[in-house]
Amino acid sequence: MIISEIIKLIKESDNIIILSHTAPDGDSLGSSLALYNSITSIGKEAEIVIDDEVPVIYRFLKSADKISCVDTIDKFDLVIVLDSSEIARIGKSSKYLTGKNIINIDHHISNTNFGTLNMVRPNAAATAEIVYQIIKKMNIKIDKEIAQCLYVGIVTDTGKFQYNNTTFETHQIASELLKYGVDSAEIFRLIYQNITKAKIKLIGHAINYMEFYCDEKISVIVLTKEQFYKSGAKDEDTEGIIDFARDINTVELALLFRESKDGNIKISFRSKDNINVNLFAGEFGGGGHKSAAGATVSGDILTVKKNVIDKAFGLFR
Ligand SMILES: [Mn+2]
Repeated sequence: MIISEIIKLIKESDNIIILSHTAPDGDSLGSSLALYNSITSIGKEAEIVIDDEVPVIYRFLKSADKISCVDTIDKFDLVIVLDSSEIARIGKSSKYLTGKNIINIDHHISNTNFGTLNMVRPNAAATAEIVYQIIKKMNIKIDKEIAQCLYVGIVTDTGKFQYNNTTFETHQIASELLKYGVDSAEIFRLIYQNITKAKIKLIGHAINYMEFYCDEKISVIVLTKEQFYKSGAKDEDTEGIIDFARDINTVELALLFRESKDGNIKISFRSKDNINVNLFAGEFGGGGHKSAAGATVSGDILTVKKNVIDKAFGLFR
């Protein structure tokens, strides 16, 4: 079984580097930190490297302050990549992948199985669910801090247990995490009632200027560099904004286009039940899940937007 092979490899390794995707979110951080806190508790040397800033709302998680940027760390014998569908998703951290064993743990249906060992479970609501199974099988003592990391991964990737990736098992794991001492109300307050004024201003702009196409079945938000500058918002503040566009009663496909710091255009795709945005994002070199996906493309934001919307019309024919 792949899980036994993964555990064997972790046990045989002494210096482990944990990597996950840029634009870190609750699941990439929660699963990375849960794994880090677990393996260091049994005496392993480990590092977490992320090629991006950790959003402020997740900095309460244990060991979040130990996450390092990409630099010259080279003393490691095993690489574990979490919550990342392909190597390009981890940005500059990809330089750590050469010549070492790679464990790839993920739940994106678009995962390219780039690891030496691949545990890819598209039915898992979050990578944190898979990490939970691994550390449980390793008989590692799950304390409140580790449980909090896993709970955050599950809560954020299920949209507070509302999306159809939420299963019997999701609730079962969540309930076990509460037994380990997680205070769910506290977690919800720290993540969802902790928004900056700058983010609210960015949301205001996004809602005011939202566009609609195809009998209001398609909703579109565009966020330019100028709007980030005007509102004082950061890249991480775009998290969740597309939900407002998706949640409109007529909408079946929501699109968000934003200019990122590196000059590329990031596209987010969200759908309800009928449209498979993993496939649609694939047309632009991206992917993800059936009802939530992303892609990064180069070009002028308005040209990119027009091209994607033109193709999106085809989904409704
Ligand atoms: Mn995830």
